[in-house]
Parts: sequence; structure tokens; C-alpha cells
Amino acid sequence: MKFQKICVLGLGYIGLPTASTFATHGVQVIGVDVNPDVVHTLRNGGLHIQEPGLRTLVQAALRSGNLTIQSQPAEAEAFIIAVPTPFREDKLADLRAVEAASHAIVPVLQKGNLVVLESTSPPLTTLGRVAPILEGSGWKSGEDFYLAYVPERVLPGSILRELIENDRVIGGVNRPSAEAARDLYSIFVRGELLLTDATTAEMVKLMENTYRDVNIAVANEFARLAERFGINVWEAIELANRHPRVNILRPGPGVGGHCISVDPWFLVEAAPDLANLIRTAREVNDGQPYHVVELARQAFGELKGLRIAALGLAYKADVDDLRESPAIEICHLFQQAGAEVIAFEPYRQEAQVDGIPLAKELLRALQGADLLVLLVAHRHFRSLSPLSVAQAMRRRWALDAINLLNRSDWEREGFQVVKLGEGLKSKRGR
Ligand code: SAJ
Repeated sequence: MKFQKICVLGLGYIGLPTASTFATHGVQVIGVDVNPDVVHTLRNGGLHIQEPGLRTLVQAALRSGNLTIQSQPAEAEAFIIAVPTPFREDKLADLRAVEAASHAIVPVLQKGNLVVLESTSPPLTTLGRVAPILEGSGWKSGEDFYLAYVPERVLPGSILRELIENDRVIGGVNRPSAEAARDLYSIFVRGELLLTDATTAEMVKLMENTYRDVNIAVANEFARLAERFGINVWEAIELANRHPRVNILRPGPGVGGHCISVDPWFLVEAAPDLANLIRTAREVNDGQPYHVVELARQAFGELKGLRIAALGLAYKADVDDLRESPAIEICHLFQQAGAEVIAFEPYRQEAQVDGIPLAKELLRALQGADLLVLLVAHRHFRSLSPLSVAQAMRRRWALDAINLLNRSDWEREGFQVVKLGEGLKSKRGR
């Protein structure tokens, strides 16, 4: 199949790069978002999210005349749904945005069109939730129009490169649907296009992120064990990873973002009686912020009244995304314990985030602080000078949840350094 005009619903971290990449590959793209602020910002040459290279790409797409931004879908040969699938308080998937996008396509759906769902979704969403809505048009999926599930797999921070280079799993509701979707993605994907059925593709996506979550959970549990036994988990992991078939991930303050901290719950929801390991891994990773605060309490005593400089609020290094960020949760826990928290997030300029005051400059956050807490390994923090930090702070206490500080350099400046994954008895450093 040939595609000259497509419509992308949802212009977030996945939809916007995808729409822009199609546009710069010569396809006419209607980018749709239901948020009027997003539409307004993009139409006026702005960007509502940060991702390396995205501004240049979007500008090129708009300049080419191939990308237009609007709030409603219009007739096209293919529709890509890339809207958020968050989970609710009770950890059940919230599919309202997927359903709303599907409903919005119905009035413009024509015979022979292709509809692709990219949003991460519980197993059977394409067949059980999306197809029935689209079939409200009177057309039958797989017969009158093609329908496929094609999960996004790009890593925030490297989205533009991975969008083109990664292999893609293409799950059709039937073979002709998978083939139609393959033809669409072959416009710019250089990785392999792997054809399967829609439910397998949904499961593959959830397995990828669950696999990573479980592996991070075991790393976090190793960190807690190392603290108990008075050894250095970072050294132990490095040594264990010299085994040819072992690759332990990094412990940290918890697992955040909109993907790995959410997606495994979709499997727990779908089969609560079977997904025990998956649920436990989620609970270990969700417990990590409490563990970090407990480490501070054990090392520095009463937290009430302390002034804490928290470095980093994003969910991981070198992204601006704050969704499900463990760093934010840790700041809230410190606040609940009666500490005064001032955060510095180099990728955010707001005055405050979720009730956490943000300093505009690093030094402002450090001034008069008792305790420095390192939460995100942003490149800005990699060359912190212990001397200048010491001069700004009131007390020389540091808690490093990401193994960024060189213990001996900081101790030389009089800091008491506590690291996640290092027993208080362990003095061997990095
Ligand atoms: N993290 C650790 N230790 C590690 C690695 C990560 O604590 O060793 C933490 C990070 O700090 C962060 C969280 O885990 O809080 C998730 O970060 P990530 O870089 O592992 O993953 P995401 O959420 O940014 O992107 C993932 C990717 N999935 C996999 O690598 C299997 C990406 O390819 C997916 O496209 C994305 O989820 C998604 O959208 O589903």
C-alpha cells in the first residue's frame, strides 16, 4: 500500500516525533491533539515537550508544509493513535484517551483505510476495545479497513534515533492489516519490521517493559542487601557483571516515567492470579523512595527542621519528563517528615512543582542547606565541586541515591557521605 496522507492522534513524546518524521519523509501529516494549548503552541512554532533534536525536526516538518496541526482528525489513508494510557489510583488501565481517539476517527474513516494503535495497552485492547468502536462506522475491521497494533519502543532521550533504527513489531488483526502497517512504517523505519498478530504485539510491548522493571527490582533489592551486609553494591554489581551471562542493572531511587512504572500493572490487572513476580517487582521499585528517606533518617537522625537541597526531579537522567518521578516522591516524603526541601531541576524553570519549591540556580538550592540529596544523574551534576558545594551549605551532609559522588573527594572536604547500596560500615568507596 502507498500512503500519501496520514493523521496522527496525540502529539506527545511519541506522536509528535512520529508525525514529524513522516512529514520530513514526504508524507502529508495531520497532527491532532485535543489539548488546545498544545495545538496553539505548535502552531506558533513552540514546543511543549523537550527531547534532543525534536525542535529542529518539528520545525523542518512544519516548514516543509507537510505537517499541519489541528484539534480534530480529518480524512486520511492511515490513522495512528498515540495517546496516553495512564493507570488510575487503583492501578487499572485508563483507556479513555484511546477510546476517545477511536471515536474521533469513526466519522472520517473510509473503506480501505489503515488504523494503527501505538499506545501501550493491556492485552486484547485492539480487538476488544478499539475494533468495536471503529466498527461503529459500519465498516468491518480486517475486511473493510485494516487495523494493527504497533507498539512504540523508543527510549526517551534517544527518541529520534530509535524511532528510525529500532526494529518494530507489527501486529495486525489479520495478515493484510499487518502488511498494510508494514508498508506504512517502511516509509522511515530502517530497523526490521516484524509481523505478528495484534494481541501478541500488545503482549510483547508489556513483556519488554516488565522484563526491565523486574531486573531493576532485583538490583534495588541487592542494594538493600548490600547495605545490610556492610558492602558496596556498586562494586559487587561490577564484579558480578564480569560473568559472561550476567548483566545486573543499576539500583536507584525508584522507577519512574510513564512506561516502566505503569505497564507491568496492565499484566497484573489482566491476570492477578498469575502475575505474582511482576507485582512484587513493582512493589519493590515503588518502595524505593521510602527506602531512600529511611537511609537519610538512619544516617542523619531526625529530619524535621532540616533544609534539604534535592538535585533533580525528572524521572531519569537528561530528560525533562516529571511523570511518576521517584525524585518528586522522595521530596514529598522529606516534606512530610518536616524537612524544608528546595529542589533544582536543570530541565525545568518553573517556580515550583507539585508543592516543591524550585531554585533557578544550583547554588540557590545549596545555600544554607544541611543535606544535599542527589536524585537524578543529569549531566549538570556530574562535575559538582565538593569545595564550592561545601562553601554554600550550612552542614556537610550528602545522600547519593545514584552513585554519582566520588566518596573520597567529598569526604576530603569534610562531607559525611551516605550512598544507596553502601552499608554504613562500608568505607571502601567507589
Ligand atoms: N532505571 C533504574 N535502573 C536502571 C535503568 C533504569 O533505576 O538500570 C530507572 C530510571 O531511572 C527510570 C526508570 O527506571 O526512573 C525507567 O527508565 P528507562 O530508561 O529504563 O526506561 P524508559 O521508561 O525511559 O523507557 C522504556 C524503554 N523500555 C525498555 O528499555 C524495555 C523504552 O524502550 C520504551 O519505549 C519506553 O519505556 C516506553 O515508552 O514504553
